[in-house]
Amino acid sequence: METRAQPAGRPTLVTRNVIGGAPRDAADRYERRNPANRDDVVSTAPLTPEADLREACARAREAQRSWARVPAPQRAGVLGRLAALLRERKEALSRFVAREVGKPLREARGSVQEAIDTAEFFQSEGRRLYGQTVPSELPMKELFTYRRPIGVVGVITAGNFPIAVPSWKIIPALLCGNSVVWKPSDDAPGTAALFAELWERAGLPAGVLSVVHGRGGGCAGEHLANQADAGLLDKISFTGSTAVGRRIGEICGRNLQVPSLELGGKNPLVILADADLELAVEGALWASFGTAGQRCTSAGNLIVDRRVLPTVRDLLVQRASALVIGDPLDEGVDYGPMINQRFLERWIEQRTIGVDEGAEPLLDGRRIAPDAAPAGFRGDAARGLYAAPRIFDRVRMSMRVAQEECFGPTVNLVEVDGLEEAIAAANGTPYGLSSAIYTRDAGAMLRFKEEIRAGMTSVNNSTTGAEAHLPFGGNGWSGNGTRESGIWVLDSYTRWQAVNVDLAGKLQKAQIDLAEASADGAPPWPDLA
Ligand code: UN1
Repeated sequence: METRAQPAGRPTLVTRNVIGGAPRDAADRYERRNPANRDDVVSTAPLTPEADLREACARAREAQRSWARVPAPQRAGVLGRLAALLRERKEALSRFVAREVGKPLREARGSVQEAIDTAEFFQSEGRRLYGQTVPSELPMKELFTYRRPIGVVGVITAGNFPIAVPSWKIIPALLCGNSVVWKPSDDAPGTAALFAELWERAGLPAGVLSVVHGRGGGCAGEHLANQADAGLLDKISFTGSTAVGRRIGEICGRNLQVPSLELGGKNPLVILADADLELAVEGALWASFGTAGQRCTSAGNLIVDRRVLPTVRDLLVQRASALVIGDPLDEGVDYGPMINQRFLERWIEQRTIGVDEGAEPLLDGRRIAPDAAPAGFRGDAARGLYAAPRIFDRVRMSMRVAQEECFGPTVNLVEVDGLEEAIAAANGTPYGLSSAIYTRDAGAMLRFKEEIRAGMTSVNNSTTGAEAHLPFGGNGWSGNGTRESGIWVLDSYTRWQAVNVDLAGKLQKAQIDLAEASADGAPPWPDLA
């Protein structure tokens, strides 16, 4: 892989597209800068023109045919080698992820581990990938089901989990015998190039995974989605905003394809009056401010019973004020910078919206400036995109700040009276990704699990931190009901084939050539003619 020295600091990774197994540059390129230090060019990448995207999809079609013929346990062998390579390079990759997207090193290690877990899970799945044997209603006839690959899958991913989330899609898609054209986030082209390189070293045949860099709207991301209209893609798997997810859903819908859409969230975390408040506040703090609030599973609304709200409020403000913000490579920080300028601006704008609506900022939550850094700040405020924690009090569910997703270190306190109101508030947004409840009451746990509309629910744990082998995904504006991870994702990357084998040597007609059941001894049926 090519690198370029910088006058000061670490080298820049110069990435290329990988199309049909060969590196490819483009006339236009862009730079990705370290969000903790805008002087550091972490990587550069091509801005892929549409013609190259089309070619990538066409080449992926050719590669898919032979890849699907490789027995599944052998395809899974590539995943075993990938897991081993990721493990060997976990520290170096984690450091690069921290530098490229600003994730604290501890979390960056966790996100690389999530990809390792996923590769290991699906390595073993390659020896199952079960179909069924089904009894036939006719003699000398056998029925079977098989999982078959879908074809060419377009994968479009976000920058906040630049290895983990792509691995949730690419690993099962390839295991199932599909080929993939991947448009990684323009916030993480270097991480994507390193991940793609490991696939190659793991022995994935050329052309089965293509990587095409660039921006989203009007650029490579949009061009890739449009290939479904051109008949060059059979499926799209997307993680990102609800607005873009809708557009992708429309393209897929008119082509009668089912996309996998993992979209936004406005995740509720409920604290009931009987909860262990220390534990609840620790969970709320991690859910709201971990990763600087830039997870689709981050908590947006803390829905707190009025009896314990004063205690929760005090504890939360006290703990959030003590959070250490700074350089993600510093092992001691709680959170690092915002991933990009756009997220930072949206988060700043959301403060004005909240204040105008009457929300009361208990912690003000502004961009950290060199002359006004919070105590204990450990970054370079002049060069980094840092944000101080924001807590809004007196938020009602009807307010925009309670309804709209905001990627950033911000959380709302919503007062409720008892379980009924808590569940109503938790279900009171159009989203439905993750959710959490803190209580010691088994009955309340059960009611919450049954009535919450979210796809994922934690009891006495935070809204984030889903494990790699449970179904991940949401309802409503959070997705179209497809799930990633574990055995459930196999349904997203395969189609069921039903096969019947007739050994009777004569035509047998289903539903017709059946022996009549005897009705001996039954009373006569009335003549209705
Ligand atoms: C995301 O933010 O897109 O559950 C994924 C979690 C992580 C994945 C988040 N395992 O918070």
